[in-house]
Amino acid sequence: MPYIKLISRRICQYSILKTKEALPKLLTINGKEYPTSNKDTNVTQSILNLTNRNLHLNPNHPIGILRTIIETKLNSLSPYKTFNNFSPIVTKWQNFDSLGFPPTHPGRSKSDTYYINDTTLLRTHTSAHEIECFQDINDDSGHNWRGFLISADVYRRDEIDKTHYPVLYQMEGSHLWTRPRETSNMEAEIKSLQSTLNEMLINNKMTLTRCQDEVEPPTETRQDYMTEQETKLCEMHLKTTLEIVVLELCRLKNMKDVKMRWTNTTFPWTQPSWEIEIWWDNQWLEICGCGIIKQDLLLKSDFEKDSTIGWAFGLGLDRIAMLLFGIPDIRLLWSNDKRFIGQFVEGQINTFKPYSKYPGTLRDVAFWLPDILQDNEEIHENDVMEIVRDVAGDLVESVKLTDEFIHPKTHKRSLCYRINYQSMDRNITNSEINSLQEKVRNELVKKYHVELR
Ligand code: FA5
Ligand code: MG
Repeated sequence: MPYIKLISRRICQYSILKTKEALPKLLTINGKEYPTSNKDTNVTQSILNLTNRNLHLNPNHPIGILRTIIETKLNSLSPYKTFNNFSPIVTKWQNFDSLGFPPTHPGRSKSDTYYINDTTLLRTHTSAHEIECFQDINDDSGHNWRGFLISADVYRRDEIDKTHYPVLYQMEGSHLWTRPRETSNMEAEIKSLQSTLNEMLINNKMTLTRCQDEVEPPTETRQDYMTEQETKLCEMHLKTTLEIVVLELCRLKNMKDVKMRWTNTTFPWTQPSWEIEIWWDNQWLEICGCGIIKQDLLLKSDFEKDSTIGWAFGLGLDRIAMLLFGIPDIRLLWSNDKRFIGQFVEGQINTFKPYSKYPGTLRDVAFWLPDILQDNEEIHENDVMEIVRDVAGDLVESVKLTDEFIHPKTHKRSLCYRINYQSMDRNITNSEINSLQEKVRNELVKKYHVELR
């Protein structure tokens, strides 16, 4: 999780010389041209190829099905304006600065984020569009929008395994109240949400347990510009709305006893902030981050000082899709195989039926990290992942560090990564794997000057 990465997966602390490959001067992405920069560009063609897949707009794809279900449920509660076609290319200002990310925040680093150039990147979350959506609904005063919903693909450099993919889908939502015209009605609105929630429980013979016993206490207090009462009501409205979404998904899955909890967290543009975790397969699974919008963001969105209060959330769709549809490997979501996509229908949560299981083949790549050289670059584990992704794409199931040691005499550091080559759709031949493995080895040498073992 980029925004709270506690353990650095930087694998080379030394400064090493990284080969600057000849980059094209311009990258053409979905018909538009962007200048590149040797220092900053780290997006690869295999990632750019994913930017026009739009799984969230496919009505018969698990991601699209889920998006529609959540959008429909939320719109039955309040009028939200929906935005589902934002380009994934945003500015550093949209993704980080506008939201108050400090300059040193790890989410900004090149090891976590795909940069097109110094100022342009592939969004890492749908929050990058909050300001433009606030401005839009503010201008669109003919409609009485109470908030907005965004769904979109977001990009994060990360490890490779069954639950991590460099692209995920998020749904963002926000609800606003104008003072005092709308805030005077908050209590009534919450009562109405609570009765919707209770009816869902009764009509579907479901139970909802909030397991708050072991939750750490909050570190954030209310914002000065909001009263205690407003803060409490905003929190209740947000939490009840999202609980209704959780219940709707569980209802469609025929789950009767739902266990969830609200944990306290922080985001630079909300205060206070929470995460939702649901109890699934004997563990807590985080599905959403949310909070009360900081006034600073509303001012940047051209609302008048002290005029408006509201909440925002960001929900991850992929993890929920994997659970609800029983999809065992995240790569399947990206499959074009008819045996996969033919299984899903709009409005329904069908359980995925595996069509075949192809065996995996393990290959190790071991290397010495280079000695100290002039440049200030460093190698991060995600750089190794990126090379494997770029060479072998969805033919790789996982990449794991299996061995690491320092030579007692030379003090050189050795790393060994184990790559599992396995396709979701077909058998891969040994000669195909050999050639992929050879390319991975060559790229490691070319880009990072490692010494193969
Ligand atoms: C965010 O992205 C914030 N923008 C959410 C937010 C919006 C907070 C509005 C406040 C107001 P986070 O990085 O925790 O937060 O991601 C949000 C959700 O996306 C997670 O709860 C999770 O469901 C999903 N998600 C994040 N990273 C991954 C990943 N690597 N794989 C699958 N799902 C992920
Ligand atoms: Mg999170």
